[in-house]
Amino acid sequence: ESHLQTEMLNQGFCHSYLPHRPLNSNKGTFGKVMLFCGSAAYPGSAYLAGSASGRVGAGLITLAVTEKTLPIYASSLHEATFAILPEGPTSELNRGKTHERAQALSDHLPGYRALLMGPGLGQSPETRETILQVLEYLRSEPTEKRPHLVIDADGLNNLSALEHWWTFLPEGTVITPHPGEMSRLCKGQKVSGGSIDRLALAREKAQEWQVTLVLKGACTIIAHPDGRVRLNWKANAALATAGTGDILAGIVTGFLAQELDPFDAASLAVYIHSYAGERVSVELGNAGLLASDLLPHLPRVMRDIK
Ligand code: NPW
Ligand code: AMP
Ligand code: MG
Repeated sequence: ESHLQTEMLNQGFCHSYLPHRPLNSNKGTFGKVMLFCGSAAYPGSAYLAGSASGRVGAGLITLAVTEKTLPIYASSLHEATFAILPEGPTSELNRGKTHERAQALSDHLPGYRALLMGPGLGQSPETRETILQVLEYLRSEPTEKRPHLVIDADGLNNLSALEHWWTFLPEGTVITPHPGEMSRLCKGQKVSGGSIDRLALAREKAQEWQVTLVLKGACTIIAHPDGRVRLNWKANAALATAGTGDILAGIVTGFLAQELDPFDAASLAVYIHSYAGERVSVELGNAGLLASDLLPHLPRVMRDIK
């Protein structure tokens, strides 16, 4: 059946989906990205994701931060702009404060084409509440007026504690779990990282949850809510290191900002990410890659598959 097709990602496919760069373009042409990522414990994830969005061509990157975390980013990502949110409540859940933070983020979203929530956010009742309130805002907006959404890492971990968490998502959401996060989303079901026995699971869950699902691993599966599936099987141990997933999430978000549809944005992102990993490991071998090494290779990979 055509809806059960499995495609292998390849260069020809990716070539045809690369965003066009008209000569008379400006930064607005390529979309604004908002990142609700990072925290005092995980500042690097916002840097990595934001840089990756920029390195695949998004026009403007904005990081949602608090006054406390701003100095960390202001000196490391000069090209980014900032949405300064009120500090969240630090101890017990204070719904008023949480609401203020979610409201401030939502107020910033008009004009943004893509939003990434999750990498490095940490898990606390306050963060979960903020995420839920932002999701509620997104669901209340007409599709063409709100940013496309990617949820990764702690965005997923915070949600997976809830019953029927997928009912909180706006239509068109992309989620990018690694096998550990996927198993939490599936309420403890064991999910492997290397083989393709996860293909049926990814297909089933993308349909059940009505999301574009990127199930990461040595073999990464991209599943469409209608049952189509794409595969990228390029095992590379160099990528098995902290922060590479944050980069992938930033790439997907960067392509959504450039108006690719969710399934194509996710597919192209997976391909370019693994291709950049291959490039770095040609030079370095299969150990010692730092996630940030991938960043300068992203535009080169795009140039070369053109
Ligand atoms: P194991 O250990 O192999 O048995 P967590 P995290 C499993 C942020 N980061 N195949 C693994 O299983 C993230 O964005 C910030 C099989 C283990 O159980 C998050 O917000 C960084 N299993 C936060 O840290 C850099 C696999 O998943 C579990 C698997 C926590 O995220 C690092 C580990 O996952 C990080 O990105 C595979 N291929 N991959 C920064 N510099 O700021 C994973 N697992 O507990 O969700 O922890 O992924 O580190
Ligand atoms: P995360 O666990 O969220 O940091 O994501 C790790 C990223 O690196 C995902 O895009 C994985 O597909 C990729 N990755 C990790 N290990 C491997 C591997 N052995 N082969 C290929 N890709 C990998
Ligand atoms: Mg991750």
